[in-house]
Amino acid sequence: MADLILTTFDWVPEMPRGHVRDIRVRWALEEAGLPYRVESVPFRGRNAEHFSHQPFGQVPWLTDGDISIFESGAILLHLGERSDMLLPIDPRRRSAAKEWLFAALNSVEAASQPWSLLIFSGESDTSAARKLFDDFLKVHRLQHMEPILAGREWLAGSFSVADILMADVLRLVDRFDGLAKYPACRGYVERATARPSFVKAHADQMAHFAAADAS
Ligand SMILES: N[C@@H](CCC(=O)N[C@@H](CS)C(=O)NCC(=O)O)C(=O)O
Repeated sequence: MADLILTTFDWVPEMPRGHVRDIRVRWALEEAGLPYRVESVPFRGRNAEHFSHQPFGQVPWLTDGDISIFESGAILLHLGERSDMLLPIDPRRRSAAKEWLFAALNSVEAASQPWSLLIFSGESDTSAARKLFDDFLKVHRLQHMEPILAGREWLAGSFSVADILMADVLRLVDRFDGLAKYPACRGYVERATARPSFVKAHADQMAHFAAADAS
């Protein structure tokens, strides 16, 4: 079996540490027990080789033999083909895992990302933009996730790539206290991030960037 190589930045500022999206891939690889190694590209000074793997100059990407794949969702689906710990074999559950994976990215993160960028940029919480994105995230997304997550442990019956993405998306919302009124969403993030695979992935990411500070 080909070596799996996860590429991330060599360094990032303090703020995003613990949330750089390579954590999604680390988490999946740890969950599945697949051997891998991590390589780095410069955060400052992204070159043509970097853009040939990730057309927006971002991270992460994964190489699996002669396949190079970017987008955290696509990477997790790729890894799901290798392990039923990540994508269930049962057709209904597999289909549920895929739909929830896209829901995490395309419905929930589509709302949480502009919301968190506004908060991060210091936008006043009474501005029209804040109101718009608060409603988009909370009224149109979290309010609907809340009864779903109150009624089930994991999105597709058993833990899957869908939970890695949904929990990671909601984890960032929680960092800015956006889950205060959504206890089931918060409980879901807590149970997902209590998994040893997440704990290791998080510690490894923090250590990776701390090592860059030291060098
Ligand atoms: N949709 C992409 C987003 C990747 C992304 O936003 N990566 C961030 C790190 S978490 C990045 O590379 N940021 C630097 C930049 O955008 O210049 C994915 O899920 O893989």
